[in-house]
Amino acid sequence: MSVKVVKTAPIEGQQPGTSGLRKKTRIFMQTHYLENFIQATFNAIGGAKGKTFVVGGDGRFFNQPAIQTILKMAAANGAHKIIVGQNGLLSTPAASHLIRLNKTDGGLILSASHNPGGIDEDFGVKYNISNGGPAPEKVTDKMVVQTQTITEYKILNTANIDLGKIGIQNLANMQVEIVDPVADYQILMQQLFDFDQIKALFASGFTMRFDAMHAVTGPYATAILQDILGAQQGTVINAIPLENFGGYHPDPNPVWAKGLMDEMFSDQAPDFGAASDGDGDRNMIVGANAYVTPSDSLAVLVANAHLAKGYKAGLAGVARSMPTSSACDKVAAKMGIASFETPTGWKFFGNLLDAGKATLCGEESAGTGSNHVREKDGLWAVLLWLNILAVRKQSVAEILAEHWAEYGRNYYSRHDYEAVDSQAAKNLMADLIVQLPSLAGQSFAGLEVASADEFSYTDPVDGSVSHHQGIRINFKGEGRAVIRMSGTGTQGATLRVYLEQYVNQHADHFLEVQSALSAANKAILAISELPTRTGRNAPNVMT
Ligand code: VG1
Ligand code: CO
Repeated sequence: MSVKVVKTAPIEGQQPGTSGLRKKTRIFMQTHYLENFIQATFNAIGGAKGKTFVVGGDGRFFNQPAIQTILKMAAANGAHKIIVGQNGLLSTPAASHLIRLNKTDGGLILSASHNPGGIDEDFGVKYNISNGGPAPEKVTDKMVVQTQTITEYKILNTANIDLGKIGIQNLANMQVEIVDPVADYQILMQQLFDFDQIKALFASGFTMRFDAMHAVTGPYATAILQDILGAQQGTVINAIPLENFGGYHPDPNPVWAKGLMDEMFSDQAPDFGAASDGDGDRNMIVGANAYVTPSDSLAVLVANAHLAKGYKAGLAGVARSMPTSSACDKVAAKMGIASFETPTGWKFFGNLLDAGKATLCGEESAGTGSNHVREKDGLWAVLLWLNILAVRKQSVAEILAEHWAEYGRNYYSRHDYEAVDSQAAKNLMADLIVQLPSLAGQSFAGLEVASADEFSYTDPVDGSVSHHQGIRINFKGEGRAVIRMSGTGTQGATLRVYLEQYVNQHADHFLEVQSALSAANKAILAISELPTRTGRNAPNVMT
């Protein structure tokens, strides 16, 4: 086994976005593409020599070949040990847990998350640091510099190893330990939740459907929900991870999980429904005839987390991404705990969690999590909901209605305009920023602008500042529209418009959501001129 030093040159566009480097799979498969990025990552963290990492992915096309390359490069760079999920599988939260549990130096997670998979779809690589969380900007900035100056990479000239065989193998002087992807994660869930109470719930005839969307959560959900907690066989559907996710978007929202939504709104609806995304860090929660928006889910979890044994002591605080509705802030205020507003992307929660300032975190994009790992965690959210349902012995619809009666309701929806012309999207944002100072006091679609700004975040722990994190327009009467450009797309630009309208405890909580938000929608479309600038009259996806 000899170390090959391969001459290479920088490749354009290797900047990580909201969540790692995400590109078309064929781009990742180009000569040197993956290798450059991995070597740049090692270089950025002061080399891999003597270090231990966790490696795994969501099972999409190119997952295993990419892992074989990473293992050979880690060995050639002098790494001490790599922990790999069997057959290359690890959900993002399980990888985060393994990094923390084994006190490794970091990890590489291969996933493009909710983006479709396949040779003509998307692939991605995320680097996580030793706290188990996504690399913060100060680390990704160094990675980018390395990708722009790279001249060579190191790789071992050797055969592939067997990723199916549990146990330790050697690659030159480096150990490769193949582990069961579910085992340690399952123990962690058992520590946080009252499995006996959830078992009793299922034993009493409670029914559930979990759509794993042909992605990585299938083995986790089958083991935990069916094998341990006793949910009926067939509770978990689309449970086998497929390289192309069955040709679907593994994105748990009412649009891409339509089959589940149809069942949950039918006469034969199970009591509880849930879905998870490609890499298992997102969740969708739906009761019989009751869809729970991710922002509401976060608020309900904050209000009820103390019902689960892992959170009995209460919460230090809650953090939400800026576009997420302020429903959880209302709960935090009433509970007298801190609330934080961060930019989009889980990397911004890491410091708050490490410092013990926040216990629960969430994003409107179906991400919820806690200080048990440093990633959002789809199955964790589902189990916390189950724990709450088991204790409260009420339906999802009843819990939601009581929540709104206590705190009021934040009507909420996100409208995505996908694959629009990049230059048109950039111009729209730039021109809007120029307009911001003059917007307050003007009215659009009957709504008066109370304030408007571009969101900047100063991390309260390390003082680092992140600019250009989206545009917020607050309307009088507790309405809001936010607009920002996505950082996970691989084609053109995606503009996301986030709409919110709060109504108080005594208002009607059962309006049709899009009509409750239509004034805010008309206002932001008028202010931004989105239809004329992009040629789009309607969003591609509304969640
Ligand atoms: C999207 C979501 C964001 C999430 C990110 C990664 O980012 O809006 O909330 O953290 O995806 O999620 P963007 O920049 O496209 O809006 V995942 O499940 O891809 O790791
Ligand atoms: Co994901």
